[in-house]
Amino acid sequence: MSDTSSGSTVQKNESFLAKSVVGLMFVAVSIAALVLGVVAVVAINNDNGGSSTSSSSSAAVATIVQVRLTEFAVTMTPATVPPGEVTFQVVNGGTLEHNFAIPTLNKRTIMLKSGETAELVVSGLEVGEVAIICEVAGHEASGMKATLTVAEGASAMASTDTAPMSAMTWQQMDKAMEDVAMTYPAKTEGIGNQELEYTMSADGYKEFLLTAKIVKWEVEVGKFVDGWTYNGMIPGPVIHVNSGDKVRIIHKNELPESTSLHLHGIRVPNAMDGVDPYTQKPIEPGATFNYEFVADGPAVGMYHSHHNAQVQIPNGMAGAIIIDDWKTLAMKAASGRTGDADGKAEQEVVMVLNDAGNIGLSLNGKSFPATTPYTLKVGETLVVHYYNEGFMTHPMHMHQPTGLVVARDGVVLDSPYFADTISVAPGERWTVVYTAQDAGVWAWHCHILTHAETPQGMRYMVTAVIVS
Ligand SMILES: [Cu+2]
Repeated sequence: MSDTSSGSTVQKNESFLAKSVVGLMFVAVSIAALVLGVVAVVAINNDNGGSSTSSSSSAAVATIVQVRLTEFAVTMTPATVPPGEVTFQVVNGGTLEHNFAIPTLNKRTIMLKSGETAELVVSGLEVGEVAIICEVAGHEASGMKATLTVAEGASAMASTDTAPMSAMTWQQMDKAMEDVAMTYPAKTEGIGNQELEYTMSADGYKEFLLTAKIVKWEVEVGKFVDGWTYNGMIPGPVIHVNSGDKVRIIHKNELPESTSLHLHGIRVPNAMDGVDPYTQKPIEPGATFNYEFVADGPAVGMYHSHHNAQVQIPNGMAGAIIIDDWKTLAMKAASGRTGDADGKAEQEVVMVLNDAGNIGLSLNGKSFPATTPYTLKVGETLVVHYYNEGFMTHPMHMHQPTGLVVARDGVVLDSPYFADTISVAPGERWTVVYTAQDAGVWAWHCHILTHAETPQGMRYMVTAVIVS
């Protein structure tokens, strides 16, 4: 049901995509340049060490180390320097606040917000190894640590073409952005939202097998994390049923800890609500629990963990359960207002938003440029169900056409309305009808800019609709 564009479709659009992406990049460059322009560059010397002068010969050559902070890593270029004075040019390329600290020397930058930069000058570095960390609680343990090696004879690999107060020149920025954009859609292992098949039981239930387990999940090219999944995919498989169906979800727990399954936005008997320890005992590792109910739609429901959920859900344990035919329901609610050519929706898309845990900022478990593009012809319609399984509200914006909001949380609105940016709060589902009006590659992204852009190019909650 989610669009899994065939390789040939994507191939056909590549040159077109390339041109359009270049256009998008002008916007990206402008925004990023603006950010860099207004962010104060801060140099901190928080003890006397920073102001001491050195007469050693190595001090005559400025050693510059470019530092990039992300969730959760500290990368330094170069990571080996000669003794003496070093200038660290630090950029926070992540989404959370971070700093750059050398605890043994009592040296640190201030806390940097996403996209902010700072310089830290450290003099008198001696041969040996220097431990670098981010001092935000928990970030070092999550991987934000690095080692700077100070060695005689190491070259002071200062980038001579780098402006002293910026971590990147504008040319480097343009190049980085283009390099990223041109790989879209980048191929990664694993795809979520696959339709879950059922088997009919002897007692007349549609039986769905849902197994919780941890797999290596590729969020972006080469970045594998521990994905806490249903059936090995993020988001979990889509369950489609009709009103009146007797439904049995056989939930097996192969996690190293207990879990339970809550059917959010779906009418079920209290004992099937998945809220342990009230409505059931936790499903312990190795155990299975059957969730049974009669489907009472229409509904746009989410299923997710309700046990240690602040960890299990953002790590991947969430999926869609949809009751009845929402292509038809949505088009009926739209009643021709979007200009669809034939009154029928061509695609129904589940788009799960996430911003936390092992998966982080993502659309359907993937970060741009590994997100899935969607293809439409002019006059064709895509019905999307936005699901927010994260911790923050995400204003989702498609660059044309304007969406017609037809349902909230699976309830069709009395008065559907147009909106080009739809704020989706945690737990909410919004159903929106988009009919393609003009050919082109139209970006589709969260409009919190740090959820979509970095100085190195577009990232995280970005994808595109390719209209021909
Ligand atoms: Cu966002």
